[in-house]
Amino acid sequence: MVAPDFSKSQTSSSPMAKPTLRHKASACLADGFLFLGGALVALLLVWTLWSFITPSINPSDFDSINAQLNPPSDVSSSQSCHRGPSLAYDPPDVTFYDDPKLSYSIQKPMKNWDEKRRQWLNRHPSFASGAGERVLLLTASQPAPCRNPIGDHLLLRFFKNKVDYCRIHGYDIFYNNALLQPEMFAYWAKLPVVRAAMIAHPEAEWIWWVDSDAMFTDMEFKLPLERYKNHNLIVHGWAHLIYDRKSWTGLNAGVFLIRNCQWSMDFMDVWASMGPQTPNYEKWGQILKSTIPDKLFPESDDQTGLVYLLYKEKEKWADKIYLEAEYYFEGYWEEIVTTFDNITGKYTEMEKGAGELRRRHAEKVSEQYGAFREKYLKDAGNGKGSWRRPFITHFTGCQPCSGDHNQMYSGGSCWDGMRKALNFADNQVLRKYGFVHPDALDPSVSEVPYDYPA
Ligand SMILES: *[C@@H]1O[C@H](CO)[C@@H](O)[C@H](O)[C@H]1NC(C)=O
Ligand SMILES: [Mn+2]
Repeated sequence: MVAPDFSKSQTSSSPMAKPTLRHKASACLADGFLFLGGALVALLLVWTLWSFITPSINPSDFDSINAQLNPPSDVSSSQSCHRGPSLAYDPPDVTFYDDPKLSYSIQKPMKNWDEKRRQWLNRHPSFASGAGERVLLLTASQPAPCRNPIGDHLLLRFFKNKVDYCRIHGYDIFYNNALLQPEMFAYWAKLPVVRAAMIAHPEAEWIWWVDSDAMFTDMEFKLPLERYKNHNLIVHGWAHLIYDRKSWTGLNAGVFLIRNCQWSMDFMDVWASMGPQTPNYEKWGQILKSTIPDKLFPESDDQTGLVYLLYKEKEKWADKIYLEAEYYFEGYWEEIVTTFDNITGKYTEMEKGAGELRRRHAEKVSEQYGAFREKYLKDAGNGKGSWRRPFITHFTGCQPCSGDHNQMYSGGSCWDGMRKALNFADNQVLRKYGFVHPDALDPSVSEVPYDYPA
């Protein structure tokens, strides 16, 4: 299979933002400023009047200020200026969805996907603006109940963690628990889901696969998408381990970011062709085992398959695959969970000297406080040995659902590690709701005292 050159179409301006839309948006912005200007004058007026009448404003007075700021006549004018995606608009124009031959199945090749996506966006202009940065988070677990008695509870908490992260950053999330291609079980099951999600979400530029046993442990950190503008697949990985050592742990396939484009469709066809749904599954097991010497088991698996494609077909794929090693794109839990206490200490210390980080705020504006924090994290480093919160902690080998954890570690260390990481992450969220888990392992909470300014 030939990898088409998408370096032009898929790098700088694939999101197809239309200049007309931008003009519309700035017109809205101008209206907003006019409105705000007027509102400010009104507010000042009310404020001045009030300060004459009463020495101070009590909370119920905000109602009357609100009425001044939002007179009924402004409601219609703000509605006429459209903002945000139109969720109820799907014109009758024919799109790829109307093609009876188009299949969501990973076993049917997709052609001209970039053009199809572009057309859909053209017909849904409210999604075109911001399309280049739009991310859909994808995760999944098995259709049946977990064998581990606490497995489903753990999966629920892992999922809650992802929902929290997505809500804070305005990402959509899809949780799948059906095997879309029944023969593609276990780690192979994600590929058919990613393929289907690409078609279901032409408005999203990126599909972000995050394993069910991985969780966000820095709720503020954002993917540096600008860094990936020339790439289509981003994985946590190390070139020397792949190309010099041919190691199956040269990357981790449990978390990846893949661009919603034809290159990715083609790449996934090749990747999936090593899977259990093909007659070549056994043969691929042998090829992978003989090429990648440290592979542990004889069956073909997605991670070794990805290492193999990078190693053997480097010239075909590698220039579009970004091996991210600068931060915990995902990180090994055993190396991470022991660092939480020190990191919590460092962050507490940091906040003592930074009132802006202690200020209460609405959860919706959390990203601003993440940006504030960056200047205090300049010396923190990233990844191993850093005191920055690790971005994603991956409980590889712990198998929360089946309970068949790797014999290298005790079930207790997995379970304690997960509880610790879940509280560590939840504290970053709960705080916006006024509460905190004071103890790293205990689910109980206490109220966060008011501590600003100081
Ligand atoms: C935590 O910090 C202390 C004091 O700086 C240090 O001695 C210890 O090694 C750190 N622990 C970890 C796990 O990094
Ligand atoms: Mn995993």
